[in-house]
Amino acid sequence: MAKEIKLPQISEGVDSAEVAEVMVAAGDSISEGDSMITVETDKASVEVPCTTSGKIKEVKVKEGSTINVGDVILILEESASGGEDTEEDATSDEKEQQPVEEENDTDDKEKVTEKDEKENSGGSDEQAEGNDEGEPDGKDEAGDEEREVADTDGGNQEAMEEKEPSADENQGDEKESAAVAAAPSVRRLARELGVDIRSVKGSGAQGRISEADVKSYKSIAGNEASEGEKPAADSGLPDFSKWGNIETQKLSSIRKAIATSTGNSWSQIPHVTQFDQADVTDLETYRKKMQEKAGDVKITVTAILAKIAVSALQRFPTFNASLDLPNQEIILKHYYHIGLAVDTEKGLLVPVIKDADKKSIYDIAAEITELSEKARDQKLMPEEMQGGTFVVSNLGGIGGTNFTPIVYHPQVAILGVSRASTQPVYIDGTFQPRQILPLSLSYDHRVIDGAAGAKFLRWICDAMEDPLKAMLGS
Ligand code: CAO
Repeated sequence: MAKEIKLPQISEGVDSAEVAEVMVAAGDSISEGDSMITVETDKASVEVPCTTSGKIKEVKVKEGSTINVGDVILILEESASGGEDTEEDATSDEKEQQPVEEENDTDDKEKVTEKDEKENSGGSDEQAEGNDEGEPDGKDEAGDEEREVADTDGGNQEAMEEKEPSADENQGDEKESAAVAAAPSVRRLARELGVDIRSVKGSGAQGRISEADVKSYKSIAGNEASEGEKPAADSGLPDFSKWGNIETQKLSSIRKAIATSTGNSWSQIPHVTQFDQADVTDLETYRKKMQEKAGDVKITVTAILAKIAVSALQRFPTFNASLDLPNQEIILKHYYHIGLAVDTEKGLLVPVIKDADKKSIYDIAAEITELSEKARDQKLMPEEMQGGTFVVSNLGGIGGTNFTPIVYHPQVAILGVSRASTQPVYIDGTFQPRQILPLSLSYDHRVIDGAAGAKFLRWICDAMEDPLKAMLGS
């Protein structure tokens, strides 16, 4: 028997709503309590559950359209149980017309989905819209920590188990929580990331789901996928073995963490990379003199750059910052913890030189040696990879003329260093051989404008060419 399922009273005083998401299609089987659509009003975002079970004949609403209470959402061929096509008369109209919150006992959930309650989303929906990052209180540090602490796979696995209920549990959950408690911006984020919000466990009051919950779920689900548990066809990749021999390798925990964190950074930060070059001929002479006094400690260009970067960050505070979009703030850090990109056999690790502003070049050089050795021996402690405010990434020992480093979210800038080489430079009417060091600066364009990026990098170049001039002229 065909039955019309209509939009019930969503909440008091609300007669119409916008369809944010249609979760079903004609031909689907649906069970009583399963969500059909998500509607958004100026007060709330609510998943509307089906009031009976059956097979969907027709869906009458579209995403983006506005529907009124009583409008038909879908036409259903009723069945007695869970979408199976058994013919049996079902629910009464009375039941159908019960308000969503009553039917699903979601008074509390309804309350926590109200837009003006921001305890979990950290700001208004407008503010949160389009924001995937800049959560300085650790909410979004998960991705960052995953990058920095590459050996946290065990922890991830644990979290995965917690977040990923069994299929049976999931089914039950979906039925029980037809009204998922989440702000519209969180639902939007879930849709953008391809996450089924009903699978996400909310960490807020009464199970309210925050953006961080969605991102965490996504990152865990991503890791799970990389475990190779899903068949290759699910990856969306073609079957490469059609064209030749292949082999597959399991991702190491470091590789997974790198994949997650660089993916997050790349998708969340609008990057710009500024290039410049410094004439380091005189600095190289000075470095050799310093080396004579340094004993066993190797004074490298990386150590000098880390020190100069701190001076630049002190003069350009927005480069030592994080963006907190939900709260519409830039967080300026008055500490200078310089991350150092270290190439190891297992992959990139980024230990952090804490309080680099309080250390001499000799101290920094010694710490670089210690940290990079530890990184290569897999002996870094998690705390030695946390808290960075800016990163120096020197690929010059390997080669290359320039590269575009990726900012380490939630930081806003990173300095790339390429290989110094002898170049002819036109000085006072003649070409002279000079040591030229190519530098690149990637930055978050939401926080830093192009002119500021160019000035920051030029300041670093000036400081390398003539440290005293840069100090006095600042
Ligand atoms: N130009 C020319 N030569 C350079 C150079 C540069 N920019 N940087 C280093 N070198 C030289 C050094 O002087 C040294 O030469 P000698 O052996 O003759 O003294 C040699 O290259 C090796 O240097 P190093 O690696 O021992 O020391 P470092 O302090 O310069 O670098 C570290 C330390 C940890 C940064 C580096 O070993 C490393 O791992 N780099 C890779 C970083 C990376 O992978 N970045 C990509 C991350 S993605 O953003």
